[in-house]
Amino acid sequence: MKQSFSFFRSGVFAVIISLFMQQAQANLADFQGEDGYRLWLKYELVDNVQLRANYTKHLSTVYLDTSSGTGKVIQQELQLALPALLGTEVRFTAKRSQASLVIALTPTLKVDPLNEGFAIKTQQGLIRISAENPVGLLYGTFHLLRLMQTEQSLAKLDVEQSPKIQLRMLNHWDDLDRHTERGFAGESIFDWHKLPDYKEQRYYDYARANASIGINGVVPINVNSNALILSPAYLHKVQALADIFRPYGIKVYLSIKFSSPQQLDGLPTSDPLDPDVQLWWQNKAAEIYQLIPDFGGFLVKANSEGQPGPGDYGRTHDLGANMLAKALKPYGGNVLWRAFVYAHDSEYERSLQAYSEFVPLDGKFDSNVSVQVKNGPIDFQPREPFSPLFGAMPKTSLAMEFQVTQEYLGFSTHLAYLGTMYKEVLDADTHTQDKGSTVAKVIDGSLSKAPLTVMAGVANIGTDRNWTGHIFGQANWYVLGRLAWDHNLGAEQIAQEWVAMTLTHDAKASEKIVALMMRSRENIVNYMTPLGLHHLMDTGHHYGPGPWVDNLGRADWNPTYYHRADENGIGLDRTSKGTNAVSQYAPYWQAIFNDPQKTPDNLLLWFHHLPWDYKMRSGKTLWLELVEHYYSGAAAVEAMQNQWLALKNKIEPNQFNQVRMALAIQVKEAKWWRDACILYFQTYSKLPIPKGFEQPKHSLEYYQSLTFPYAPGQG
Ligand code: BDP
Repeated sequence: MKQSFSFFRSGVFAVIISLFMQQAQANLADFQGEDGYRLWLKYELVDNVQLRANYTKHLSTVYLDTSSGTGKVIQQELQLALPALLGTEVRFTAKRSQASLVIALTPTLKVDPLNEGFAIKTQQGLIRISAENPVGLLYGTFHLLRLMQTEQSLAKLDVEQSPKIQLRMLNHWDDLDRHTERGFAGESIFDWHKLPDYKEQRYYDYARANASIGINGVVPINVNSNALILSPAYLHKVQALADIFRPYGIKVYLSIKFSSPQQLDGLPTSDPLDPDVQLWWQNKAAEIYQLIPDFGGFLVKANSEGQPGPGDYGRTHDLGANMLAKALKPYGGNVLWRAFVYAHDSEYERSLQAYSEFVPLDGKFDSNVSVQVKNGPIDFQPREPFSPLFGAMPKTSLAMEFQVTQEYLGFSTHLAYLGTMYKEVLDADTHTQDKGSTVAKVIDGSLSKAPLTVMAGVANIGTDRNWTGHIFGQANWYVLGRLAWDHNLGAEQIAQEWVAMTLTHDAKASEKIVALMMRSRENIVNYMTPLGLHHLMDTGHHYGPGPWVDNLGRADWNPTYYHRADENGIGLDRTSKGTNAVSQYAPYWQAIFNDPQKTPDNLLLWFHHLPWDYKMRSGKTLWLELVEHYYSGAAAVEAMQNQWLALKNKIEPNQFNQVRMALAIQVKEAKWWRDACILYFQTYSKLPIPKGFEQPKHSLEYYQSLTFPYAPGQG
């Protein structure tokens, strides 16, 4: 007692307490300011005083027709945004003649055939947003708000816009128990247990964010679906979501289980040619549309990774898709039929499989079916060539499926701006028609006149306070929507918008952040899968490197299948002398991909197996270049970390520190990838890591011994 009394009175105690307080204060300060919840809709006071005064002049009195649900959400958005941006209240007036901002339907506008477009014009100081449909007015309003958030003049607006793609979708891989397959940002935002009665604020904010970037369709449930979603109880829950999303122009679609007739109602089969099965789907469609008159349709993963499908009855994909399409057709619904399939037998090398199953079916799909194709021929790897399906099915609507969630790009702790990757794919020229037959033109229907055009992203959204786990993950949600709206926009321009709206208006800081974003995906390619390598991740959870894995159930699940490293060299020979995957591309590309001298370095080992001492364009050996790529990737992350730390006072503490902590993880994990991969490949190349490169901290056995039973997002 006596002892502790003296201790409490001692200076030591005071010092400890004061250190503790400082520490506690420092930590609390780290979490002040924006936490990321508001995404790019922060609506902060416009700090340029003159600009603010101009905006205020234009926007002080608003005329808006609030008779529709969408009109009401526009009003709510303006009530939230304008006072915050302008620092002053705005007045809504019922008299058009008194308004300085007029937001009104113009039935004869004809800016686009989809009726989602808008026009914004400034005339004699008056700003007029017009559209043929309320949702166009909503998009126009968000456009105007974006102009203000990015500090642009409103003095001479003359904007006309309409989306290039009809269905601009988010696909959530969320299960009914809220687990999110390949989700790294907490649980699913959809709380099925509490629906339909409990309607969280998050659903509304999610809808606002989507509408602000033009997303007009969401699939709230995993492609590895659950038949229960079509049961009456769950359809009522879906109805509640659809009712919330409707005023924001967002339709709900559902991933369905092809075996639902058997699972839900005990039918003896789910054969698409069985009349009872067809009737079951027709009745189900009627039941759904009774509850949700604007229901979007079905997303289907069939005969892939164990999912049921028409193949179970010896039927082809078109027969399954068309059966569903016919059930939805009377109500205007669509079928999104995924091309991500594994063939029953492994006769085909993995990258050949989707093409070999689908191309023979070109022209056989109903007009309300789109075949949804992943961007590359394998599976969302850090870099893949574009899928050869694009351009090869001119009589079929083909949808683009990008992955926004970073399953293969470092989960939610690696900073990877995917705008550059999406653009790389969209701008790729398939050369299947005249020059300029880009992937973008395939999916927007301009090459083939496809009746249905779709771009979908596998969502990276969860219950994390900042929605996406990583603050920069928000940029990937943002860019997906913006490119689906207009794929001609540049990745850099979109990054600039996002930075201004989300992080800072400081011109120098913004320039640095955008530059860092633009390089970020390539950094990851370099420290994970450089020079066309792919599928090197560890099994199941896909967290971290596992190039050595060679013992899985199917040969094409193993990383060794893809890199083929041996004493003679590395890479998968997909030329006409190898698996002949090149034959699925247009002759222009065949000539390039068949020849290692012509194949771009960044796809070299995708198409070729080359000796370790192969002489690269740079004059260096393949081994040395491989090592350099791995090291440059990891070094670039350290540089990115330093660049970020230098921005400390330019970014709100909470956002700044979230990114700071994630970057510290990324630095460690980039080195982990680098060292594990190089040590493993070295067992074949038998070549040293040249002097001057930091030597790996651990042995290969150490990296091979690491296990992660609780890594998030497992399938
Ligand atoms: C793979 C994922 C798996 C998905 C599958 C798909 O690992 O979880 O179910 O894609 O797209 O990349 O269906």
